[in-house]
Amino acid sequence: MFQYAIVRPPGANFAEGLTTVDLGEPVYAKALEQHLRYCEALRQCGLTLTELEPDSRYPDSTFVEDTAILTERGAILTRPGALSREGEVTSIQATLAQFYPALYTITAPGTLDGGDICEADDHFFIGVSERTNEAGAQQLAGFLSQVGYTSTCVDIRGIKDILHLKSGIAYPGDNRLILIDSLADRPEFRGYEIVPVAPEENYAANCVRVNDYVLIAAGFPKFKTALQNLGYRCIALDMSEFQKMDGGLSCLSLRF
Ligand code: CIR
Repeated sequence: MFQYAIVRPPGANFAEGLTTVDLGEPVYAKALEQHLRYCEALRQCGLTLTELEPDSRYPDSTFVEDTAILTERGAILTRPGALSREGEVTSIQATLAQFYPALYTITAPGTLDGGDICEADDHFFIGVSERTNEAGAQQLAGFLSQVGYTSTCVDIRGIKDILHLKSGIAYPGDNRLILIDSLADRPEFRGYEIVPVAPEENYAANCVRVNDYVLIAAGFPKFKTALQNLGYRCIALDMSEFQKMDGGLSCLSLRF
């Protein structure tokens, strides 16, 4: 069960952030509205929110998930793989310290983005990507094992259309993994019941189980039906403006 979430609304220069997709420029007013709905949904799931001020020094700083890995047994600050995002960690550190008195950190030459980390109960999948390097993945694996978790590295550098591991995978609980086709056959995921995502709905794979609900991106009917048929209660959220900046639904919050 999660109790808290940390979020940061996008700043006015949100459109100046990094993106690899060609979906047009995000409309700021719309992004704010979508963020508001996202926060409402987290509250509906029973979470108490800490809402940080927008930080225009870092246009991507609304994607707070990338700055830390929060677990029941401790927290670790990341070292984002994109240089323009490095300062986001310092910007959120004091807030995290209120909840986690001992904060570990990924150090150079390691880099790691929270979007590459998928927690599945007591096991963690660590994506090695354009953002998370092997040194960063090893540091996190070491930290996790010290606190009694297991982990597996998943190299996604050969997979073209996903920025982070969690762009293509989610753990909704119940020993199930939601996976896009290009990850579905990977040996790392054997032993889980796979919930496939239709290729034209790949963006929906980045969803998040929060207590009694699964938050999903709106506009992906096959995926929504599949989850509902498995008995999940879904809240669909319009994510269009964040998708334009390569952002998934999970990356807008840190949940713990
Ligand atoms: C970036 O490229 O870093 C941001 N524009 C998007 C980050 C999305 N984060 C995530 O999916 N965890």
